[in-house]
Formats: sequence, C-alpha cells, structure tokens
Amino acid sequence: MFKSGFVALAGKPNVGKSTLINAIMAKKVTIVSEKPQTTRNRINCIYTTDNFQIVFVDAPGIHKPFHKLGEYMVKVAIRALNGIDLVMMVVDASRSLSKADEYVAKYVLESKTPAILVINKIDLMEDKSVLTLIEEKMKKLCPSIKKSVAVSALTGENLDKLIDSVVELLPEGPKFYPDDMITDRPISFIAAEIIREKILHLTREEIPHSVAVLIEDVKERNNDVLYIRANIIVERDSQKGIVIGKDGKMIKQIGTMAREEIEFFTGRKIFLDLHVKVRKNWRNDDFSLLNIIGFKDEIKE
Ligand SMILES: Nc1nc2c(ncn2[C@@H]2O[C@H](COP(=O)(O)OP(=O)(O)OP(=O)(O)O)[C@@H](O)[C@H]2O)c(=O)[nH]1
Ligand SMILES: [Mg+2]
Repeated sequence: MFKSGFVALAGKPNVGKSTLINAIMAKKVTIVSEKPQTTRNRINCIYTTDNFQIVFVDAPGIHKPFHKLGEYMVKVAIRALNGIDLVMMVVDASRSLSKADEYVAKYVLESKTPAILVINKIDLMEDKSVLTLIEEKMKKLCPSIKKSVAVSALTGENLDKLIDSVVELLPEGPKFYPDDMITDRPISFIAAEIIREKILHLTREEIPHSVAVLIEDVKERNNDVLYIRANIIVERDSQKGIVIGKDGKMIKQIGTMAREEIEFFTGRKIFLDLHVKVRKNWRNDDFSLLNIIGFKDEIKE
C-alpha cells in the first residue's frame, strides 16, 4: 500500500518550520535563518520513499502584519491550510507558549484538517516536564490535534517518530510528483531564495526585512555554465550602500556564498551576476509585491 498526501506546516515565525522540512528530507530545499519572517511564500518540498510521498507545504509564519508584505504572507500561510491532508503545527519548546501560538491554533482548527503538534527545539530544553503542559494546552486550544511529537530539527532527535506519525495519518494514494522531484518551484525561485538567505545571514537590523531578490535572467552559456542575473531590491539608498559594502566586499561575499549553494543544489556550474536596486516602499506596493514576490491571489482577495 502506497501512502501520499499534502502536509502543511503552520506556526508563528522562527519556530523552525523550514528547518524541520530540510532535516526530514536530509536536503536543504527551503531557506532558513535566525531572523523571524524568513519564509515569504509557499514552497512544496517533496519527500518520496518506496512506501510513501509526503508533500510538505512550507509557508510563512503566522503573525500580526505591519505592512502589505506581511499581510499577504499571512494570507499565504492561512491559504496553505486549505485542501491538504494534514497540518504539522509547530511550536518552540525553548520559549513559553504565547498569544501568537493561540492565534495559529485558531487557524488550524478552522481548517478542519487533522493536525500533529510538533514541539520543536527540545535540544534547548532543560526541564522536559513542561512538554506535557505544552501538549495539554495546545490540545485544549485545538482539538483537531491527533498526535504530539517533541523533536529537535537541529539534532534530528525523534524525527523518525515524527515521520512515522505523519505517514500513519496519511491516506492511501498515488505519487503526485515524480521520484526525483524535490520541489515544485523553478530554479529562479530557489536561486532568489538562496541569495536572500545569504543576505539575511550577513546583514542586520532593518536590512534583512527590507530586502527582496528578483531574478531577471536565467540563460544557458557555453561550457555548460548557467548564467543567472539577479536584482537585490532594497528600500533606500543607504541600504544599497550597506548591501554593496566597502569596496564591494559585502556583495562579493553574498555572491560567493549564494553561488556555491546554488551550484550544490543544481549540481551545475553557475555564473551569478548580482545588482542592487532601490525601490522605495516596495513592501507596501501591490505592483512590486506581485512582480517581486509573486503574490497574486493574495492581492486580489
Ligand atoms: N536549537 C535549535 N534551533 C532550531 C531548531 N530548529 C530550528 N532552529 C533554529 O530556529 C531558527 C528559525 O528556523 P526557521 O526554520 O527559519 O524557522 P521558520 O519557522 O521556518 O521561520 P519563518 O520562515 O520565519 O516562519 C533558525 O536559526 C534555526 O536554526 C532546533 O530544533 N533546535
Ligand atoms: Mg520558514
């Protein structure tokens, strides 16, 4: 019997949703950072074995938005809970439960989809006795929780148990994607995300949230090289200066790190051509949000 289904991740920002998917798949497919609101749009990550296929739907963290970008991200996250087989509701064991977790529980319950509670980051926990309290509280808020698993996406602890629980709750079904496909997103999306991840990693304060990456061109070149031209969009001239850095040092570092990772992901030689552009207030501008992030249904709604 072959099992398959769509499993969406829900949780507030920074609880480790994307890290969990990468850890289960043993492959980096979706980007991760220590800063909240890293994931901005939906990405399907496909995990196939001989016995099952799980399509993990990674989505932004559910939060209170302060601009249109955040507003549409939350819409994406809530929409990701429609038409799926199972929700993995993720909470952070190293922090106490908050109003934001209750807010997530409300949406999970409204989706009328069975859920697994994933208590992540147990490697940071000293007192494991609170796990039961977290479980009880979340189950009370969200009676659609069928199971609860405490894990660490970082150390891999209990991930096998989590996979077993997911598979157990999945229906019998076909393969939705071919065996060798690990994401539904094209290389342009993945490359933009990897570049943005490096910027998140290398910059501080308001820069990470003010940056977007737009792929302008992907072209086959001689000697099997894939040429990728990307615009790094910032909101202000001062931010442009920071992203370029003194003598272009910062952009060079971003470029090297991103190129290496895109090469690893694609198994191909990449020529990465980065430019920095200022688009004032892009985070509140529908045209930019459609054009750069690809929100379409969210803007229409
Ligand atoms: N110690 C520890 N850190 C973790 C674990 N899982 C994730 N993290 C860290 O938590 C941070 C956030 O991880 P992400 O996977 O980007 O979180 P997310 O829930 O996808 O966040 P958004 O995309 O912003 O909603 C990163 O710094 C991760 O390294 C874990 O099990 N243990
Ligand atoms: Mg994420």
